[in-house]
Amino acid sequence: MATIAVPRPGELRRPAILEWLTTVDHKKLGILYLYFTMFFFAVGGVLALLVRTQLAVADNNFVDNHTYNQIFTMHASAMLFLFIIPVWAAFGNYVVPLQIGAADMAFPRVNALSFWLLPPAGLLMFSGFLVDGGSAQAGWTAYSPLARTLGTGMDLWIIAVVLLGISSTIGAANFLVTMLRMRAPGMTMFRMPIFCWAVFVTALLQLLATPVLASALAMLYIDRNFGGSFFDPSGGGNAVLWQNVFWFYSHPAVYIMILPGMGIVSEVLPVFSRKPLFGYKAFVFATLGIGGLGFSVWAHHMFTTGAVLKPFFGFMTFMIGVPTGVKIFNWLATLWRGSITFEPPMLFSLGFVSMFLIGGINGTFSAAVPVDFAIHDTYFVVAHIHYVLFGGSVFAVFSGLYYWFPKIFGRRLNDTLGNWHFVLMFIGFNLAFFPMHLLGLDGMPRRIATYNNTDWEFLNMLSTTGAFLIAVSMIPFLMAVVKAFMSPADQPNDPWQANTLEWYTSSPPPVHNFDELPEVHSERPLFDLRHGTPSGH
Ligand code: HAS
Ligand code: CU
Repeated sequence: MATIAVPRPGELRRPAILEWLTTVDHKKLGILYLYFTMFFFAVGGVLALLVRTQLAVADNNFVDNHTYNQIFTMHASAMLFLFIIPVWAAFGNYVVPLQIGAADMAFPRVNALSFWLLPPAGLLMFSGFLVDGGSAQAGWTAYSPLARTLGTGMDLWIIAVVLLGISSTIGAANFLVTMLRMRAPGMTMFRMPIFCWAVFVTALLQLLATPVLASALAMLYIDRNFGGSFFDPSGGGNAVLWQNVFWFYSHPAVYIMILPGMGIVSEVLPVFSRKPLFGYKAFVFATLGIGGLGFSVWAHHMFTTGAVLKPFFGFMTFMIGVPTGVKIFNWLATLWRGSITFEPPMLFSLGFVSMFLIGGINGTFSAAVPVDFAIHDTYFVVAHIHYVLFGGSVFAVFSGLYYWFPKIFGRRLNDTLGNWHFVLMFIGFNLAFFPMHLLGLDGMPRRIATYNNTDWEFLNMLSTTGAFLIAVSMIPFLMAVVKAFMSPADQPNDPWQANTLEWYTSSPPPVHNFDELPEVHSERPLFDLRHGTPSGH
């Protein structure tokens, strides 16, 4: 009788490519998310350089209006929908289960689905460039009635964004259940690392807000393809309705784009100043506060429509600066009298705190209704966007990358190259976006393909130079990545002397994450292990 050799679990070996295509391991999916999103960061970046080349000088005809509208729309759509929002799922996926001491996410297959919705979405959105009439051209905000009238590229964009919405909604449910149900013994909610809390609140926002976007997009699709008139006044609809439903999602979405970044910074600052995070609980409540208030400020994007209750939305928008201010003060208090060292993760986090502060405060300018009437739809808003999203989110992405790279790949990114990356990016960033404040105050409108005011030329040229410098800053970063992958994976479990559980296991961790778990008595279990005393509350 022939015996059938049953392979034991460890022996089932599939070809590597199949392994990546079919994986349900949160770490592999996290890495896939990372590759996908960094790819679109590069694509969005190239589009940005085209935009900046066109705007470098007055009366330029490097690209025509039609092309310009496509590239600025696709730049923002790629950066927001295909880079920033899903990049947090990359970090969330890789880090959250490790930080709470779990073996995986709660629903590994759903997790794989969340990821695999992204590539078709990216393809659909970008295939717009191939169809008649070109890609979407109504900005990332897809304002109607304009968006009702554009060509097929707009439909592709709508379907892509719906797919991305589904991905982020089911991903959010997965994160919530994982953190509610899969924490290690002793890991109470108030001992979860701050990054987990940030992902938690982000997931709540995604779960509550994204379906509204999906409905808005469905309405737009019906308007465009099935004779609907949701957004068409001549058919009994309302054009401002689009703005209401869009911003009801997209204002919370700006916090979806920043909260996990704030979480990363809150992990990095304590580790590199050798102190606990100042005011852990205040931080958690500030995050929840931002999440809650985030639902009551959407109409600050619509002051100039005249169709919203300006005092209410202005007031609420000011209020959201309060919990954010709490965070800024907590970060500063964390640094206060710490023994600070300036490795690349720390540099990028310090960059985040300083640049996000500028972006946040100039957001409060726009919250003042009369001021907003002057700066709405000018380059001032573009400056705000980039100080929060680049100076904030992107700096946090790189902080997180330098910080967790040794954990994810077992290799450390070179410090010297990282320092160069930071310095060039910091200078390039300020050169690119600071002048936009001045241009905006001088009345330069956003979303124009060219301008004929030569007074604006100098500042625009500065800005373009800065944008190219940012591109140059990617060279040392890529060199660091290549260098890391050419060296052996020799990183210890805890190269930074950090505090949270992901540093307890090997770098990279085994498939099942942990061979054993330490007891968790505080929000800094590894600190307790090193010093033998439970700290915190
Ligand atoms: Fe914003 C437009 C207001 C945060 C992203 N924002 C945008 C757009 C994007 C975006 C993408 O009220 C453009 C959308 C488009 O394409 O049309 N934003 C705010 C306010 C905050 C804020 C008040 N935004 C963000 C974050 C983003 C983001 C985070 C992404 C990551 N934003 C606006 C407004 C518009 C806007 C208007 C519409 C403009 C227009 O006309 O179109 C806050 O969350 C920022 C809070 C943070 C701080 C800094 C720390 C706080 C401290 C406490 C003390 C500070 C005080 C304020 C008391 C405030 C330190 C002092 C005030 C002074 C005036 C000195
Ligand atoms: Cu907003």
